Order: sequence, then C-alpha cells, then structure tokens
Amino acid sequence: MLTMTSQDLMALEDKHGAHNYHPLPVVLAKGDGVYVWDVEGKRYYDFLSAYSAVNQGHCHPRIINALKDQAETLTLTSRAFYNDQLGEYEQFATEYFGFDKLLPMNTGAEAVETAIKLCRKWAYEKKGIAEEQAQIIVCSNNFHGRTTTIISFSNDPDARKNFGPYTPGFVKVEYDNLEALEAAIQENDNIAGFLVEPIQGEAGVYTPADDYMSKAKAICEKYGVLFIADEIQTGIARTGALLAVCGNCTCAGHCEQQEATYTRPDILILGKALSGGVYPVSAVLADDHIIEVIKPGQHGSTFGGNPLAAAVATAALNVVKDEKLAQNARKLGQRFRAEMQKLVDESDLLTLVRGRGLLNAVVINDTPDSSTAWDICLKLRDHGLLAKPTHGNIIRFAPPLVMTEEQLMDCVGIIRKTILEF
Ligand code: IF1
Repeated sequence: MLTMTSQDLMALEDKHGAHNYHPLPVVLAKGDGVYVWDVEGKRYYDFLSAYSAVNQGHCHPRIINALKDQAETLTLTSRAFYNDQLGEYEQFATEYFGFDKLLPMNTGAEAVETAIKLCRKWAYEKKGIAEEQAQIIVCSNNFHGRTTTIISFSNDPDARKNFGPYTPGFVKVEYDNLEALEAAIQENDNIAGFLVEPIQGEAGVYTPADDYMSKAKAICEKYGVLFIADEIQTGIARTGALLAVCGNCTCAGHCEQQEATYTRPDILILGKALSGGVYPVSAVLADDHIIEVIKPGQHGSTFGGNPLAAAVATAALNVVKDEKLAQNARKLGQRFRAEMQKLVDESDLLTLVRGRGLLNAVVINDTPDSSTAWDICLKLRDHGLLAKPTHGNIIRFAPPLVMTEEQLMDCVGIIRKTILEF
C-alpha cells in the first residue's frame, strides 16, 4: 500500500468525519517535547500545545512510562470496585493543590458539569436555597466546554445557536467588572456560585486586572457564594504559577506559606495538562464541607478515577514540580512579551500583545472577519511554527512549558520574520 500524504489524510477526514472543526492544514504524525512533525517529516514548534494540554511537552518520557506500566497492569475497573491507584493519586493531588478532596472525571466539560452540580446541591443542602431556584453567575464571553448545559450560558452564537432548549439557572455579568458581580449577587437571593476563568482563553487571552480574582473572591465570601475557578486552561503552570489564582507565587505545588497573592477557590476545576495531554483526565477539588453533599449514586463516570488516569496524572504533576515548569513559564513569558512588544512597536500589523506566563496572544491590526490572522498562521506553518487564530484577528501563542530560552528566541525569530514579511 502506498503511504498516505497529508493531502490524502485531510481528504479522508473531510469525507468521513463530521465537519465540526476547521483545522489549519497540517497533518501531524509525531511529537517530542516542544516539537511536532508532519507526515512528510517536516518539523514544527508547537505554539498551541493542544490548547494548553501539553504543558509538559509532547510524549514526556516519565508520563509515557507511567502510562505504559499501568496499561500493562490494569486500565479500568469502574468505580463499582476500588483500584490500587486512585487513593494514592487522590492523596497526592489534594496535598499538591491544598484541598480536602478530589472528584475524578475525564474531560474538562465533565469537570465543569460536576462543579455546577456540586454547587447547586451545596446551595440547597447547606445554604438553604429553595428547590430548583439556585443561580450561578458566569461571565460574558466565557468558554467552559461544549455540553448542553455549558453552552446554555455561552454568548458565542456558533457554540449556542440551534442547540436549545437551554438549561436555566445562570446569570451573566461582564468579565473583569467587580461592581457588576456584586450588583448581580445583591439583586438575587438565590445566587449559589460564581464560575470564572482566571484568564479568558477563548475570548482571546483576555487578562483581567491583577486584583480581579482576589476581589471577586472577597465579594463571594461576603455573600456566601461559592467561588469556582475554571483552571482547565490556565492551571498546571501555564501562566507562570501552578494555578493562575496563585498570583505571584511560583512554587510548583501547593505552598505552605501561601503568599498574599493566592486566591483560594472554593471549588477548583482542572483538566487538560493534568495529564500532560497524554490521556483525558479532569478533576474537581473542594473541601469537605462542600464536597460532602455528593453521596453514593449521585454522580460519577465509567472512566473517571480509572487507574491509568491516576498513574498518568501523578506523573504529569510530578514533572511540573521537578522540572520547575511554572518558573520557566514565568521567565520565558516575560521575555516573549518583551520581544513581541518590540515587534508591535515596529510593525503596523500588530496592535498589541497580552498574556501571562506562556499563555499569550497578539492582536492583529485588521477586522475580526478578515483572513489576515489565518494567513499569518499559514505562513508561520511554512516557517516551522504552528499557532491558531482565535476570534478572527487574534493569534494565541502557547508553547509547551519545557521550552528553553534558546528555542524561544528561535521562535521569536520565526514570528518576527513572518510578521515583517506581510
Ligand atoms: C475545543 C477554546 C481553548 C476551556 C476551559 C473548559 C474547557 C475548555 C477554560 C472544556 C476547553 C478548549 C476546547 C477546544 C478548544 C479549547 C479552547 F479555544 F475553545 F477556548 F483551550 F482555548 N474550560 N477548551 O478552555 O474542556 O471538555 O474540551 O476537555 O476544540 O473545543 P474539554
């Protein structure tokens, strides 16, 4: 049989797969660290990291070894029985992040759903909200996943239109607006929680005021509202701290002398890089007085908490700590934004650069419906760097956190050359 070319493989997906994506035309066949290779053998720097799932780099040997060892031993038992990996993982992860308990799931959207169910049940059983009346505050331009309930509180027409009827029980406020948050809580006696992304990824790496998280948490505390942080994209060292809510603290792991900048969520949602992008693993963490409202039979998943996931996630978290990925993301992020700022100053094509750690974006000086950002990404691809536009005129830059400064400067060179060519 003849080997398939990239063209052949794209045609196969086009013919036999649902058209729910519009990928950049490149077909990847291999990954190692910060690099990926296409089927023709061309090498690229990966500047998407599978939407921040591959923070530890592609095919990290420690994570892959954990996967292999566990895959040969025991993969799935369901939660009808105990398995010998889950308890140790739960102990390790709860100590790592500093919460009493963890509820294991698989995908990000499932973990967000779990947090919503947990928050509602807590509202009825602990806060005393009347049955079916609980409301959760969310932010405009949020992205929390693709389930029917989650898209019910999206305001992206693509994500939402013609998927109704929608799940009620959500109130929307402007992101990065503390007055709006407090007013929404004051207006309604049935507010149970506030679900928020510390940085809005899909909205274009929209970075709020430095004190937004801490002040929002203080408002929630004042009114007995649960502060729910969706760190699926921002967590696991991506923004230069273990979690974006850690603020300036770069210790890789829950730290004892928590610095003044840490905003502790009541419910923490993790996914993506919790497994280093090796296997779908997500989790919800909270303290006993909250998580205890969920009892046997009330929530679960066939695959959630399986031994393969437990082994992989443990290895992935150890890599983050041992390789000091938060510190590296912070250092390289500062350098990257400084270099991009020079380019913004030099070129009319770029309006601004923003972000934190290695979650950054540049805004292209063109309308959101123009193809400029897409065309730039095609040129970046030709020059050996993969990135994807978001919201038309924004390009997200999020390489694996195992990158070296030398590699980063090589990438800056590619981006500079591409932008100046336009
Ligand atoms: C896709 C975006 C990133 C997330 C936050 C929950 C989830 C996500 C903060 C759901 C997922 C993804 C999904 C991916 C694109 C991507 C994305 F552009 F859409 F916003 F990363 F920036 N909370 N984000 O970012 O997690 O169920 O997917 O595991 O292709 O839809 P999931």
